[in-house]
Amino acid sequence: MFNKNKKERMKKILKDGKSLLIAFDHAVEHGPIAYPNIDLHPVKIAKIAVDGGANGIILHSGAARIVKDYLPKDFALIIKLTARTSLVNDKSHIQSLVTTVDEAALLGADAVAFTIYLGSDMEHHMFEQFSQVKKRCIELGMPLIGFMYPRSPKYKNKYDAKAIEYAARVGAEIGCDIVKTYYTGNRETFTKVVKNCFVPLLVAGGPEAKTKENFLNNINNALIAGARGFALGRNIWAREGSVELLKEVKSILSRY
Ligand code: FBP
Repeated sequence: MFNKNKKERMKKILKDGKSLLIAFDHAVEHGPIAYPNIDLHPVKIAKIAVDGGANGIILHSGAARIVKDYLPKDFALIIKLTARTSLVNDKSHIQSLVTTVDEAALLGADAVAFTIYLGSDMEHHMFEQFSQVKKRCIELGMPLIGFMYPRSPKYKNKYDAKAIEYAARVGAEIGCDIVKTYYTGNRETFTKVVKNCFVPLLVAGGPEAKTKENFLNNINNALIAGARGFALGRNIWAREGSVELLKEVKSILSRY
């Protein structure tokens, strides 16, 4: 398991160069209280991912332990190494290590994910932890996915296109194999984000879009801009008809 080749792992995550992942770290980041009407059992979410045709899922280690035996062989398991809850002060933008790369490898991970809030007062701390994680990823041939999210007082909000463009570029520069970031909200600005990020770029789904059509429109535009795929959470598993919707996203992705 420890010698699994990095190339092989990358191919499992980026199938034919594209990726459709389900993100499910929300029960930590936002808490189950944020989704009172949704069954948040990890196996249930994993089933949506598999049935809807995703090629992988991002989970914390405890949830991964519960679902790993239900996942098909060619389905990628990505373990989130860092965490923060919404129980802390809103201004404390930091994620800390809650899992090691070694534990992720033991759980059969095909990649690990690490969040950095670029521009936060705690940026330096996350950078230091990132360098330790990256070292171990290199030793174990483990792909490293950076969730590059701006939290800069210099920009109006975390969806500012320039801040996202900067954050994604930093992810590529510091050695992430894949970068995931927010969609900027329009094709023109997102084209710049992709152009400036020289590693494959995946897009987060973000908070539930007003309508399914709005959501699918963003999916389409992100792909026209050059995104290599998605890591979707709330816009899939928090919506009615999750499996069907995921299939629609997959069908759009297959056209690019
Ligand atoms: P979503 O598709 O629900 O946005 O999930 C992607 C994700 O990166 C999650 O992994 C994470 O919990 C969430 O977004 C963080 O979003 P925010 O920064 O808006 O809290």
